[in-house]
Amino acid sequence: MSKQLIVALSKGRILDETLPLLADAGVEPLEDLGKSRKLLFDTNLPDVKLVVIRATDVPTYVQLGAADLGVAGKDVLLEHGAEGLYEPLDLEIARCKLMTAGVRGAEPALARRRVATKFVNIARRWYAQQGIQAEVIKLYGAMELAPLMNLADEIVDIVDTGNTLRANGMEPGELIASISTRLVVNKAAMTMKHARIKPLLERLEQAVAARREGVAG
Ligand code: PRT
Ligand code: MG
Repeated sequence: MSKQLIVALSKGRILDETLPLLADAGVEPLEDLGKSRKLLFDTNLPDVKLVVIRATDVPTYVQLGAADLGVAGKDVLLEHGAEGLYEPLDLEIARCKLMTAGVRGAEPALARRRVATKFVNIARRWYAQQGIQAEVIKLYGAMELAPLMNLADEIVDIVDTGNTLRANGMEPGELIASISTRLVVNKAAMTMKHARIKPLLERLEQAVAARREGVAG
């Protein structure tokens, strides 16, 4: 294993909240990630590099050891599965809820419910736990459209303010999980590179705590 630390970051909304936390922990990219088409970035620390990839690819990179650490939403981690990963730190950013949702005022389908979602593993598991028969339909986006188009009876999706649901004539149903962004670490790297990872983890932990106190105070 090389001495370098590769950190895989989720692009999109999580990235904007991750970079200030990383900076507080003493890790800063040498160029503006937003302005570049590059995917691999040097940082102020010669042995730490950042890769910026799709959120859903982060657990794969870290699990297979292509990255030592990663930053990903709990929704993505639940959907991917936690094999080969440690999840030592809740970064407490990009908070939201994973929920079922349906057309406003509609009765839940009694027989086999058609559920549209990009979180097919989470949905299958959750409906099975509830003892509800569900046919889970994989979509890659715009889940809110599915019930309106009669593709599904309900959806499983991320809800924050609820505005997206409301704008589409839908309402939230059951809470499946409260979501925030987590730091994940490759299991082998945690052992082999412990001396390098531990101080970084500690600084991130302090950065998260400082923010929490800042928010409270
Ligand atoms: O591009 P992709 O389809 O993957 O997702 P995206 O562009 O909606 O989100 P992205 O990639 O920028 O970030 C996704 C990650 O951010 C998720 O994995 C969550 O962990 C976290 N997160 C936090 C959210 C939200 N809040 C959120 N509000 N991810 C998505 N949303 C979307 C949601 O899908 C829905 O369309 O925002 C809409 C709901 O927001 P409200 O405020 O209208 O309820
Ligand atoms: Mg996106």
